[in-house]
Amino acid sequence: MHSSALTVLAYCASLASARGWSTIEINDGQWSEVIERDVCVIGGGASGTHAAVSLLDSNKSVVIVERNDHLGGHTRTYLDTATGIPIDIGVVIFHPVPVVFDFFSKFDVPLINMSAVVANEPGQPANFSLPANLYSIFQVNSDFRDGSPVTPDVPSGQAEAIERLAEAMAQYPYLLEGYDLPDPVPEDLYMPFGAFIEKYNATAAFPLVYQISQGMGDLLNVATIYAIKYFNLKDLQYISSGYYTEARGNNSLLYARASQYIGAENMLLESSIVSTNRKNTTHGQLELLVSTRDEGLKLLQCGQVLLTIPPTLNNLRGWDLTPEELSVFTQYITANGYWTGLVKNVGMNQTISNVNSAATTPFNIPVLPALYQLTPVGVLDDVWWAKFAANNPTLTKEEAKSYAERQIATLQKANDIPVTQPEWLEFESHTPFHLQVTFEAIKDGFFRNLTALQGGLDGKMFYSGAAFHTHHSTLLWQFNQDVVIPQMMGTA
Ligand SMILES: Cc1cc2nc3c(=O)[nH]c(=O)nc-3n(C[C@@H](O)[C@@H](O)[C@H](O)COP(=O)(O)OP(=O)(O)OC[C@H]3O[C@@H](n4cnc5c(N)ncnc54)[C@H](O)[C@@H]3O)c2cc1C
Ligand SMILES: *[C@@H]1O[C@H](CO)[C@@H](O)[C@H](O)[C@H]1NC(C)=O
Ligand SMILES: *[C@@H]1O[C@H](CO)[C@@H](O)[C@H](O)[C@H]1NC(C)=O
Ligand SMILES: *[C@@H]1O[C@H](CO)[C@@H](O)[C@H](O)[C@H]1NC(C)=O
Ligand SMILES: *[C@@H]1O[C@H](CO)[C@@H](O)[C@H](O)[C@H]1NC(C)=O
Ligand SMILES: *[C@@H]1O[C@H](CO)[C@@H](O)[C@H](O)[C@H]1NC(C)=O
Ligand SMILES: *[C@@H]1O[C@H](CO)[C@@H](O)[C@H](O)[C@H]1NC(C)=O
Ligand SMILES: *[C@@H]1O[C@H](CO)[C@@H](O)[C@H](O)[C@H]1NC(C)=O
Ligand SMILES: *[C@@H]1O[C@H](CO)[C@@H](O)[C@H](O)[C@H]1NC(C)=O
Repeated sequence: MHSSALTVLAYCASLASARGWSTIEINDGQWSEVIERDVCVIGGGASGTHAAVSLLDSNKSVVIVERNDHLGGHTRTYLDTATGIPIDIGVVIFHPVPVVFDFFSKFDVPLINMSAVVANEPGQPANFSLPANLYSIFQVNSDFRDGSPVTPDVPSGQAEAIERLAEAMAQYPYLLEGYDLPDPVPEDLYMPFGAFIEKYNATAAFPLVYQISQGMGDLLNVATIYAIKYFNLKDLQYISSGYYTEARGNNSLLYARASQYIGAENMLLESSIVSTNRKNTTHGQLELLVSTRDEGLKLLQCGQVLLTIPPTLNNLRGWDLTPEELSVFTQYITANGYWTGLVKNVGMNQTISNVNSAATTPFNIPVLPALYQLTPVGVLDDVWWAKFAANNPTLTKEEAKSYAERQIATLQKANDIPVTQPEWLEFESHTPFHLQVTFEAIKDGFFRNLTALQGGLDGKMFYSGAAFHTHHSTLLWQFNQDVVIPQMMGTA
């Protein structure tokens, strides 16, 4: 990857835009190829991949620009080469809804109903014909700061509280499809989630919500709109009746097959945008200058652009942002920190999932930054999932990793077993996760302004992805299908 070349280009881009020049003009003729497509999709994760496939199926020509060397975004599968066993360490679960069944079956990727299969009994060996995520184990809570055991308070009336939470959420059904909010924005949506569950006498549901809402940082203090979009009405519906996952526990297979379908000629991998010229172009097409892995610069000429990457200013360097885009994208004040890994040589009891809790915090939530849990995968000897989180995105990947190692040592000492040097098979940064604006901005119409960006630049600029909806594959595909693609096709 030409990272230094990229840095120089990004620098030139910012310098050029400061002077009112376009980097595209400066580089005129320097590109190795001009690629013309109906739609250029930026980011090949959950939303970008799904959208590209849908657009191809509507006979649109597409190209995806993706920073990584593969599609899939937060989907990550470790493959144990010795046994062929796959282990998902990113996205795991999907809802049993048509958009999911359609997308998987299009690529002949089998799904299973996670509630309908026979897993092992806790304490017994894993069922090797099932995905690793179905390994069933005992749970032991302790405080990972010192290894002391914690007995979490079990709230009474949990079932009733969940019902009340569902009723409260049901007032806002439109949250299942983007951020098309009424004016004025209901106060419920911008109060802290902790206040919301108190208002609706649903605090006893919080431990469940927290457990499912990994990556949401300080969940009691995030705006309710974020909390109830991430763990939403549909989750409440399917949590008991069954989520779905890839039959072997290899969700990456979906993206590998989708890549074949989209075609190498329609994907620019290890590539990123260095400059754009969208406002006043000769043929009315939007021009994007891309730095590619092997072939230097390429110029994309796009009938429409679908942006699916996190729209931070850092990610949008070199873009000729409109005043409307700028006023929206400058408002992200924070994000969460979230890292997941797979670690070997831990030596602890492999029938127990170690869950981080604290004796004196509300709902016994762990004190972050910290591992949420250290859980054996069951299907590989002495291999563990490590999920690490922070309330902000400031830790580096290396800092998060060494923090996690110190906590593993603390657990080993507390369990009277030798402190080992853990061996990381994977350690993935999912940071910055979940971009957020202030409660005030939500109240003052931030999401109305965000939604109003759709169809900007004379019906040529569109947006999808977590920032325009929520971090949830199923819901993002539904949003593409029901909202974004129809808008792009002019059939909304
Ligand atoms: C650990 C973890 C577990 C999860 N588990 C589940 C789950 O079980 N079920 C579920 O439904 N959801 C789950 N999620 C949420 C996940 O589905 C969403 O986060 C989803 O991936 C968001 O899709 P997206 O298209 O917005 O972004 P992404 O999938 O992140 O896609 C964005 C893509 O853009 C690329 N990119 C970023 N910046 C640039 C740039 N400047 N230039 C070019 N490319 C760029 C990225 O590499 C990425 O491929 C999980 C998330 C995490 C982190
Ligand atoms: C796409 O084109 C094919 C072949 O021309 C045609 O059969 C099909 O109906 C078209 N699909 C759509 C959605 O327009
Ligand atoms: C999944 O399995 C559970 C348990 O058998 C069942 O109740 C549920 O209906 C199944 N889901 C679907 C979509 O078939
Ligand atoms: C393991 O899972 C498979 C597939 O669901 C099932 O057929 C089998 O009965 C399970 N084995 C045991 C021992 O429960
Ligand atoms: C609040 O919830 C608790 C526990 O579920 C229940 O016992 C109590 O009656 C509820 N109070 C009101 C006012 O609904
Ligand atoms: C999982 O999918 C990947 C494609 O990403 C493939 O290379 C790998 O062989 C698959 N593994 C198994 C065990 O199915
Ligand atoms: C747009 O292009 C036209 C013709 O090329 C030019 O005259 C005009 O100044 C341009 N407008 C802006 C805002 O750059
Ligand atoms: C592992 O933990 C289980 C559950 O507490 C216990 O029954 C078992 O004896 C433990 N195994 C070892 C080797 O300590
Ligand atoms: C949304 O846009 C309106 C109109 O431009 C503006 O008055 C308002 O301040 C904006 N709100 C936010 C939070 O940006």
